[in-house]
Amino acid sequence: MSDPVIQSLRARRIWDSRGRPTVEAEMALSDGAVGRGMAPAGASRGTREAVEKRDGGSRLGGLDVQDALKGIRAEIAPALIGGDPFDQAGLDRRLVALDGTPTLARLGGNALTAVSLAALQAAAASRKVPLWRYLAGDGPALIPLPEIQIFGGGAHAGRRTDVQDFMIVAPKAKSFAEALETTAEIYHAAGAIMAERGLAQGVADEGGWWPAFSSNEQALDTLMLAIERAGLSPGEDAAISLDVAASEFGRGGRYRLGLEKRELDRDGLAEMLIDWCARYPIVSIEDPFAEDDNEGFRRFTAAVGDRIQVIGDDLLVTSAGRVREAARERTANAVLIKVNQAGTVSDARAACEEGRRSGFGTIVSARSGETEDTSIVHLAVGWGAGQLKVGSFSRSERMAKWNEALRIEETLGHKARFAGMDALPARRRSSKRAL
Ligand code: 2PG
Ligand code: MG
Repeated sequence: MSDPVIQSLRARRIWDSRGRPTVEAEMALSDGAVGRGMAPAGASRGTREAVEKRDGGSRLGGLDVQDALKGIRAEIAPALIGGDPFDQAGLDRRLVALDGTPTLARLGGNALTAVSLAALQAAAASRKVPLWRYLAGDGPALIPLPEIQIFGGGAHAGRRTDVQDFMIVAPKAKSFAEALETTAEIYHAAGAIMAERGLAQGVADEGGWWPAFSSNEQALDTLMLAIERAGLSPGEDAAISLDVAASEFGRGGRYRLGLEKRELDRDGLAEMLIDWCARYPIVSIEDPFAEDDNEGFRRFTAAVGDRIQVIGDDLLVTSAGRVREAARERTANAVLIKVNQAGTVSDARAACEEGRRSGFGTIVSARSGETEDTSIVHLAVGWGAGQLKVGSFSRSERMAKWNEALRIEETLGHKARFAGMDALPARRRSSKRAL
């Protein structure tokens, strides 16, 4: 029997976790296999990300995606139908060429992301294997270390804190399941503390507690208390990971901390963060400086990169070329991987592989605007990325992803290899030194 080909491609408008329109693509193959892809959406976006195509105008805040859907129906579908769904690289190249712009603005990064993921899902469905297995092939699968948000701030919570994500990782966890249990205890302890102090204001966009703090440090102190309240030891059982998302409050080497009503220059911000690293059990910091501040990143990585993971998100925008540059200039030692920043699965994979070649930590990440889609969990496992960032520990668009990882871990049984803290680049270096 000949290999199946792409038979149809449909596009529809669905709604994301913020109740905003987004693109869903559904691809059917000639053997009956069907795959679906959904585009997530960021709120704190890097300026070099693939551009989302939105209709503009006044309806739905200008955020509708009818033009992106039209592009899929009128241009992408005719170009792909009859083609090979298993040649993901070729299909993604075709999508990028069809768009024809460097930022994917014409057909839209959201349209391309949905179609690229739909093709990947359809191919795995046709082979009758889970997506993670389809991606890993005969190679080993790696269960990632989760980093999980406890407080959400920045662009995800009306800028109630300047730092966007206050997260924890569980250094002692021997499995994904154990890491989630540790997180659950801390998440609920943090909620109880907020309620007692009259600080409980619901949850932010990614399900973390919406903070009503008067300084960024108060969030760190409360996180420490929550770890202790959960009967755990800060640093040993639970370590801290931050996404500063500094592009949101800094430009040209100057940073405005709105919550604390003060402005810092590059050195001032570095001093504050280095001081936090000395006083709190911080193991990872994402976007400590703005995307236009290579010098800030370089100096910070030189100062703490031997013991702390320094992640480029807005800085590297899931681009293999920018990861290469960062490795050369030592501006970071880890890269966040978001399919919709790159626009296709293959370009995201290339950035992940470039990260691995450079000895970087690689973290597959969700967006603040999400859907029920769990593909990213499969990408993290199948690509052996080692780390996974999905947001917090509530709201089903987040929990669907954590729960999917539990299922994969269970399927692998005793063959499951949990990445643990070795996934952090700084750890890898220091454990080598210790040998
Ligand atoms: C980030 C992401 C996820 P957004 O900055 O890493 O937390 O946020 O999707 O809004 O860019
Ligand atoms: Mg980020």
